[in-house]
Amino acid sequence: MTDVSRYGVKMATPASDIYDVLTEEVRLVGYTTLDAGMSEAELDELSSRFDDARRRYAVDAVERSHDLEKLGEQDAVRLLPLMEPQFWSIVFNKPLQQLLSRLLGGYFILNQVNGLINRGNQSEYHQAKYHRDLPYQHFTSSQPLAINALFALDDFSIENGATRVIPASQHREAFPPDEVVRRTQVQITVKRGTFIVLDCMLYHAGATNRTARDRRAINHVFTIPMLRQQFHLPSIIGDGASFSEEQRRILGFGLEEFRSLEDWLDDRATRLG
Ligand SMILES: O=C(O)CCC(=O)C(=O)O
Repeated sequence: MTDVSRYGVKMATPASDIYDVLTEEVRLVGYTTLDAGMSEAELDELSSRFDDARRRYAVDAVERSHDLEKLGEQDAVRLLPLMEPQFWSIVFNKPLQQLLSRLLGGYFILNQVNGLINRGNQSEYHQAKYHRDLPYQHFTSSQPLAINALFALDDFSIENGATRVIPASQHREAFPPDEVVRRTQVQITVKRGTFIVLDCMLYHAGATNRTARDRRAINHVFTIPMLRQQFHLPSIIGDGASFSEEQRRILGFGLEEFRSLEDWLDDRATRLG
């Protein structure tokens, strides 16, 4: 059954639930939005934990003699859930995981998770330049290889520099001419507690924040397991005993490269019993 009239159409993509709809939207135009289903109280709690983690991250950096400004790292809190474990609940958010499994199939891993700060009244924001999340790559793929779930911790508005996208640009190898960008770009305004879900090959960017308050977000890049993680999470997390088997798989456990032929053959022997 369809309400949309058409003619000459012999093939159509079916959608049996909202996740099928969102999946097709990402495949077609490269992005969609997804409500994480959190209460205002939960979001308030995350909001203050983010600020606390951000403060501790800056102090840790000084203690390690790193100048975040000099390194161009002042607007990011890398590996945010390691600073503040409550943020694992965003990584493993149920609606998000459901959508990812439709987009990336049964097996995908977390490549990176970073708190992002688009500062108020600041002309320079390092994510304000158009880019792909698989940078320097110029190919098209019939399936998404990587997805960025950008979680809005504050409302995203035109004024505070909401994310811009060039719709469907994941289907083209090259960056489009400036005039095409100007004509087609879309700025995605969302309420806090929403994921902006992007095909990582879609060209996108933040924008200048013209308000006095910071716009905070958390990016989560998930990829097929063939792609290397930004951080080798199994090494950083340790034994990962507090995570379920499924969560451990998403964190990249069990994907170690074989270091010798002996290791390969031992692994085969274990698998085949
Ligand atoms: O800050 C934004 O809205 C965009 C963030 C971004 O470009 C990214 O996560 O790759």
